[in-house]
Amino acid sequence: MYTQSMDLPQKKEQSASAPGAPENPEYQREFDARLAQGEFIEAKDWMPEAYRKTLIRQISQHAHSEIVGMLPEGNWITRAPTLKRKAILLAKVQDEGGHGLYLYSAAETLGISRDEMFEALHTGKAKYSSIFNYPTLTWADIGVIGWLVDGAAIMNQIPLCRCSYGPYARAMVRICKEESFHQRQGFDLLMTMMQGTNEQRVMVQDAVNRWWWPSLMMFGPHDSESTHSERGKQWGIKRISNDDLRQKFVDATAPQADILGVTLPDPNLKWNEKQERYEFGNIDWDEFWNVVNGNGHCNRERLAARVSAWQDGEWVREAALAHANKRAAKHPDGRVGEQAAPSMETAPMQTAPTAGST
Ligand code: FAQ
Repeated sequence: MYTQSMDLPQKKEQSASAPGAPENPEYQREFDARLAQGEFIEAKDWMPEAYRKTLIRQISQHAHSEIVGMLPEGNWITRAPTLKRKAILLAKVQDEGGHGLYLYSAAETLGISRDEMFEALHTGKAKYSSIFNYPTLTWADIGVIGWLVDGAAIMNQIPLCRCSYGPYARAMVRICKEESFHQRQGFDLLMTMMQGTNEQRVMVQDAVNRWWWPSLMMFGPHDSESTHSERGKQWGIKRISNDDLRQKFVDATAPQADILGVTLPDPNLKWNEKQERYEFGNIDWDEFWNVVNGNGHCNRERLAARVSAWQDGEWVREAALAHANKRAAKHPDGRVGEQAAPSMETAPMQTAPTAGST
């Protein structure tokens, strides 16, 4: 199965890098020096427990966001207006699932199991991004998610490619490349609608009105309220603060709104010539915390969908385990021998080319 946890040092050996290993001033100095030199920390390196816990928290929340994030868009796969848009949306939603898998694997290298992470998600203990608790009411929402939500995600995730923890940083490189395609397909979808009928333009503006503020909330609370920022920066996990990233996002997005011909729903949004940045209005933090604390439009629905997917998949996990046990019994030395080439019946199905489809 998809896991890297087999590489973890055995707890019994109480190796210096094992989760829960005692703090050690000499190792700590070495760790600090490596961070100062901009070196990556790898899974088997010694690390302070608080660094390990922070990474587990952030990476697992990030993984949960990716898989919960499949739900609002997945809702529209059956209703995509053309074959081309359906193929794009299918690919995008699958990408988000893939991102979740890379990130769960990265978190596993820190000594937490996937079952523990799922348990935390399903019981409501773990957080995931506030943005995915808003409903997707029209097809224009799909374009706006690509443009604004993926746009905000990229802005936040590019600096994570330089995060001090190697497995997380490397996962982010690939994720950012894919997110960039997601953002562009969203913009392209909206541009097509804006060149369509008046009804379509109204639909796009309505979607922008509903998603703009929640997209700004994705960057987290103001720096002054952000509990993890200071340590995150010291540890090279967070390279740019919540507020600075939010500002960069507004500065990059406001001119794109002009190109699209939509109005961002903020009467205080204006270019400050002197500071060379956009000024913008106040975020409704009560709404943000309400959603983070489980009381948004779709929190319950999203969690219920994840729990039922987990329950429905139980037979698959059981079958996979039974198969693995059977193979292990057959090959106790761990060698599984040559595998036969897949027959036509069992070969993975090729996806039909989509180029030229309408
Ligand atoms: N939603 O001290 P800070 C995507 C919590 S992926 C919910 O500032 P930190 C792809 C925070 O956890 C989107 N909770 O925290 C896609 C903490 O609570 P805790 C996800 C939030 O970690 C696109 C408390 O508030 N991206 O969109 C949020 O330093 C389209 C205090 O906050 C990532 O996860 C929020 N928005 O900074 C998929 C990127 N903001 O844990 C499908 C990696 C804050 O103490 C479709 N994560 N909180 O209980 C990060 O960069 C950081 O974790 C931040 C928060 C910036 C999200």
